[in-house]
Amino acid sequence: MSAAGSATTAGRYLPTPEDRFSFGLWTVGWQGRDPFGDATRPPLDPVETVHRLAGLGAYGVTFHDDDLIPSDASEPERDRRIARFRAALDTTGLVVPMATTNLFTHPVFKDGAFTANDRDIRRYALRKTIRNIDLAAELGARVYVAWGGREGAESGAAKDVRTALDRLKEAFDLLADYVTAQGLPLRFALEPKPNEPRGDLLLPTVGHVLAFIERLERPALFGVNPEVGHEQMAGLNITHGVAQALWAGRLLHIDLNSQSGVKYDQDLRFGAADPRSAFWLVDLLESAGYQGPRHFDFKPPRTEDTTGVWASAAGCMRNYLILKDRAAAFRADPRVRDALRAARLGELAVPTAADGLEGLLADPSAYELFDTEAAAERGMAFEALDQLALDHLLGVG
Ligand code: 3MF
Ligand code: MG
Ligand code: MG
Repeated sequence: MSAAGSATTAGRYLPTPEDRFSFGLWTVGWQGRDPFGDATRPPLDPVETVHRLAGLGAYGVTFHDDDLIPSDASEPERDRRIARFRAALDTTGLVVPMATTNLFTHPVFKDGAFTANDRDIRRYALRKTIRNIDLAAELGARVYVAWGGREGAESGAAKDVRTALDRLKEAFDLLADYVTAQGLPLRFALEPKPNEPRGDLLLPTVGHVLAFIERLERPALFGVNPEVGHEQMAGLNITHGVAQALWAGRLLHIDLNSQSGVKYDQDLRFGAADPRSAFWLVDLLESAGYQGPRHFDFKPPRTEDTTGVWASAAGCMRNYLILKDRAAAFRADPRVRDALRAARLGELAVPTAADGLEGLLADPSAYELFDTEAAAERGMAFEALDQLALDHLLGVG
């Protein structure tokens, strides 16, 4: 809305809180430490992040427990940090739509958390999560994200996957019991990822998460948090994954970023490497009426100084708004409407057998008289339709 609503070219694509953009503290706060090199940037104070994000037009900020409070902090230190953060939220009006747990950085989680072979580590992971659920609810979050972190394995015998899934179900059933017993207005969004940091992770894709949720005791409290790059790391189409999550009524949250193909988790700024895929994703989110946060889970590359970090964050939002504008223009173009008709999208929306099984079996035109040759000859006209999309994406629609 803000893009289209802005009259001047200079003022276009400037985000406002109505756009519902949010960022994790760990995203802009990433210091650039990677497996091959040390940090290239100083730590960022969460209070400064809140002020900067508000200044850029974001509406929300999210965090892992350890992003806000170091895991070894004393109780008074913990309270002091929470109070400072809360004060920054109050001053800026930024909200906390989501929070999550860090179950992967500390060495204790080297074999995972809810599915670690060591039982005492599994119990600790649950208590750590419950502690942060309380804080998330206090700060007004409605979604609690759970990314598995190190739930997985590098070798076959190291993890009995079926038993590990039993433990994962046990963990989420307990967490759902907890929020229900406490009357907390939180739902869980499980975040799939195929690999990294483990060789193979449990719940690798959106589809795996959707199937897993059906096995939980309180499925109504669960949904998916798909991440653009995670699906792409598995060679999958993120827009198709998100569409299936929407179809299942389980898109509770989304992690937006960018990835160029099947390789390490790049976490580039949204739209940077895959604008065509990002175009279709924005088109889907906007046309489906997705109401949740547009959350960026990206990493400003370690080449950037602090100025570059905020340029990268601003770029995520700008790209979303540009693509939203382009997608809206595509959908409004009368040539596109004609092309959609020629490609028979309307026909896909017609039930195949509203006449029922009996009607289908009694209909000779469905089989006995059906002219397969003539039907096979009909072109689908998808190329003309797709060229119109590309024209709009490239700004020449
Ligand atoms: C890892 C991720 C995570 C999750 C986060 C929960 C560190 O690839 O995407 O970010 O998103 O732990 O939201
Ligand atoms: Mg990620
Ligand atoms: Mg993520």
